[in-house]
Amino acid sequence: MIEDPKRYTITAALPYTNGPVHIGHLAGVYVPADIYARFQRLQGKDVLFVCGSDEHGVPITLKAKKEGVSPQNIVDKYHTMIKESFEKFGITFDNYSRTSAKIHHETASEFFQKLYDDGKFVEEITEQLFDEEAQQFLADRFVVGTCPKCGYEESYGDQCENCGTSHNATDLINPKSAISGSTPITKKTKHWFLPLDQYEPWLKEWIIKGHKKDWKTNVYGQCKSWIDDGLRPRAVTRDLDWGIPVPVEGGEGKVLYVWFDAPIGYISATKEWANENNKEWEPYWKDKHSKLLHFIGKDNIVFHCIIFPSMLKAEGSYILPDNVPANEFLNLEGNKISTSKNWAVWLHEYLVDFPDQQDVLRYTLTANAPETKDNDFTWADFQARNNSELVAIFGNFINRVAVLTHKYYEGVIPSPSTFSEVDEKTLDELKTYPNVIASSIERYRFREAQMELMNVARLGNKYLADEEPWKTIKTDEERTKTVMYVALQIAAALAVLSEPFLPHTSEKLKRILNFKEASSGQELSWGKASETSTLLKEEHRIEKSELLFSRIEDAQMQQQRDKLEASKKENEANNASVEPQKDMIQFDDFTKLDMRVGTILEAEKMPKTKKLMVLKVDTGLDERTIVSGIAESFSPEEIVGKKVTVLVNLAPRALRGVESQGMILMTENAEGKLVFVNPDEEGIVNGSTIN
Ligand code: B3M
Ligand code: ZN
Repeated sequence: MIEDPKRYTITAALPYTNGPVHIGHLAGVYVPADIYARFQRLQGKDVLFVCGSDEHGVPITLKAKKEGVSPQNIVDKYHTMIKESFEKFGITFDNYSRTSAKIHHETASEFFQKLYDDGKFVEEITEQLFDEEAQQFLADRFVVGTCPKCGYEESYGDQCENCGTSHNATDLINPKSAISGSTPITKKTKHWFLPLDQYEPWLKEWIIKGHKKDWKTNVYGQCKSWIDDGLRPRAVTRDLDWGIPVPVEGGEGKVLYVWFDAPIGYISATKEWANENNKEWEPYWKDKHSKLLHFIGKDNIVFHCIIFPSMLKAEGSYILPDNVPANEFLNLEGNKISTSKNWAVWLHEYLVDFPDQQDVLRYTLTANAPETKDNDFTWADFQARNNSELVAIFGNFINRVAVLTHKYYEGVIPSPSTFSEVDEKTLDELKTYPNVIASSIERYRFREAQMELMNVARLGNKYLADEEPWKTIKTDEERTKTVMYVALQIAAALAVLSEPFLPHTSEKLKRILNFKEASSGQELSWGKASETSTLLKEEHRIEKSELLFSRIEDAQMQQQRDKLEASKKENEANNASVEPQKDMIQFDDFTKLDMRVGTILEAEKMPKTKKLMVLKVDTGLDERTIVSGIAESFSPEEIVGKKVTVLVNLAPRALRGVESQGMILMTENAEGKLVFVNPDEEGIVNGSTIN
């Protein structure tokens, strides 16, 4: 661990721009990273906090395919959305860049070129998975199969989300194409590999024998197990058309592996920031007195602890991460958060539903942060954290202090007389908190740190409850002044110490306490709060109280739960009926179909069959017999007189001896019941096939 670093280079995982950001991302990565960055800034440290959109890779291409738009279209949409919601939420990146930026393409290309020139890659022609139907190589998320390590059946080609192992697509058992669903063949192709096996002794030295025991146990443990299992060369190029072109000879038609270019995004984001702010980027990445920290989720550990450090080591001029404080996962109401299943609380939607309540979410996510194990977010917990902690403890204390100061002293801080033993004890305890909280933050224990912050508010509440200034005001004015003076100091400490966790609240509180004026000539800082327990001077005037937090009602929570329930239903319906798209047809093929509107005149179940019904249909051309497999879904009575769509030029065929002279177009609803084609009918979802 670097002691007393000259500067901090803090990175937060670049979100894939295939969807918006949700609470799992926030709890795992962005909230802790922001607390840490804000905290170090408050210590007066030189901090650079960077992030950006990860715009390459298969997840983006898949999403684009699904929506029938270009990958560029997808990344533009989500980049803007993600960037804006981070800003509104109060994540204080110094730069939020994107990997489609020119500076990133250049930086990543140069990085690759340097390793290539220095002979750090192994060039090899190997067999890779290929989808014959889609005529495409299947890398990464384009292929799913059984994980060779843990047996999870939906592992991706490059990584298993269940056990975290990173592997090559050809290692998968029973691979299936995510594009066509077909079983891939193998086909020869050339790629460049980073020979991780050659870095194994060095990684052992650096992580295992080295000083990395101060890494979190989950992180250290994963690294150790991979290294112990033995590392193998990893391809850093792909046969895809979306990404950064491979800049060397023979690289035509190939792009860099997204996990090669994405971490370099941290470096490009730094360069971009330096250019815009007239600074130098290199000290943040090359001075060994800089502390490099990667905030990530557990599924990114291998990339940040093994692969990216090996790349940096191979390049030769970079520093390595001092720590990689990865978190476990956050679940939602008992289920795994899933972008594709829309099982998530989306940040941009939260900001609409709870405007000005950013800090409630920050608070809940930190209080329940998945630091050492997976945790669950529930709306019930969110409501309880707000109502019985933020409102009842923090808000209540501040409100009482501010209101009483105005009531008794017209907002002017009174002069204390002699401090009693309780006062001394309270002020002494108050002075310990800045260091207690700092020490937890320095060790990446944000839940613990925030709990200590709340203990400051608890200290204040208890002090007021015990000293009862509302009673002493009638009997002992001097005592009341002292009590209010002490209580105001606790409020001031809260204003300083809450900033990393509850920045919007801290800002309001500083406004109430009129910090701007109070700080002229002196600094109301974290350091100061650890030196003196009396930040506010007597005779300083405070402002009127504003409500820091407001109660959240049951109805609001129910709305959120209903929203989740609705997306669960919709998802079930989608899963039930959406089949992969069939092969393309030409317009001429389509015009061959002759479809007419008709009316069912008669209907009769065909004897001795379960499914078949014999219909007489008026097609406008004639009245004809059609045999249709709808008997399990309808009774004859309910369909006589119905208008339907009929394919009239389908060659006649005999079903159980009755000649059928056409076909009625049907689809299935969410319960699997056949229904006539009328897309407006309830329960018909997009993607239902008509046949
Ligand atoms: N885009 C992966 C993810 O969202 C990813 C992180 C890149 S960090 C360099 O899980
Ligand atoms: Zn696995």
